[in-house]
Amino acid sequence: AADARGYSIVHRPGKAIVDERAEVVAGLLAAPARIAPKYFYDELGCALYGAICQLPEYYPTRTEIAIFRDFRSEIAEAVGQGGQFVDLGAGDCCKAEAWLPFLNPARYLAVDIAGPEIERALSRMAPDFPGTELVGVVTDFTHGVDLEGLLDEREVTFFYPGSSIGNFSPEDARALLASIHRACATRPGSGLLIGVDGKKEKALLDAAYDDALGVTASFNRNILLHLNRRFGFDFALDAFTHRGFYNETAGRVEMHLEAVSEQVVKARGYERTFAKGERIHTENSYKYTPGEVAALLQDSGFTRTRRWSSPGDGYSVFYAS
Ligand code: AVJ
Repeated sequence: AADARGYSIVHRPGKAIVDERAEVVAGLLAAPARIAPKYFYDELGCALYGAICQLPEYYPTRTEIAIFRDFRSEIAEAVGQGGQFVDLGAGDCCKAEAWLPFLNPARYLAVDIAGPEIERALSRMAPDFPGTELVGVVTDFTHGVDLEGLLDEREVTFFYPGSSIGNFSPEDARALLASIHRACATRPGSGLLIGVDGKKEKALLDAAYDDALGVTASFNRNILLHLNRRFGFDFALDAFTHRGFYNETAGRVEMHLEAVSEQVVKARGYERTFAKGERIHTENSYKYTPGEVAALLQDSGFTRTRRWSSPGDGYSVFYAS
């Protein structure tokens, strides 16, 4: 229940994660080495992501906001009033906040791995939404969404904006969407409102993930700062350079950190030499054509899909039920 602050916070351990540090060490021992993108979002990482969203090259956020604005009443009508609104990867909650006055949910669940970020957002929102129960769920949902005991029988709208679904492989995305569909199926009137970035010209995608100002490079390299502080690694920040590019064959943007010279990286129970030019894979951001999204939604159990898009279909918003 909400306390005097007007909101409450629940902490949930992620599914299938026994030991985060062991998971990170295993990724950094693998060939090629990898770090899961969820580690981008410490406090500085959240701020850098906010800055990315303001870059001239990074079009997804502002394109999606424009679609939401232009089709506000149509989308609101498709979604329906009241019930429960689940914001997956809520972050600063700004996108959901713009929807609440149009959807008037009885309960808003902000789900994110970044605890301080959603706590700050909910305390900001609390005075403006006295009629909505505000709940922050601090959890890692990369291995499944665990909302056990947090949803009642009322209809639920899942909100998954920003093309964050792109961080999952198509196979994992299907599994996540199927679990969302299962939660919808038992509650008539429920559905999923999701934003998905489209496949497009390589030059546009390359620029969006390797901007002239270097903010995306900082966002990428900050993951090392986070790992150093959180798990005791000794990554030299200036020894890894940002790579961000569209891999057309795979249909995804990839981000990597590339060693500028031979590097020995150590932590308790960990040591590895990275050769000059060797990369650590930090992110995939899959891009989907509208037809591919429709197929993903259908494979996940959704039977009705509506779509709103930007000119040229470069970005689309879907409501699936
Ligand atoms: C938050 C996962 C949607 O993939 O575009 C932005 C993260 N990475 N710039 C994306 C990101 C580099 C973003 N998502």
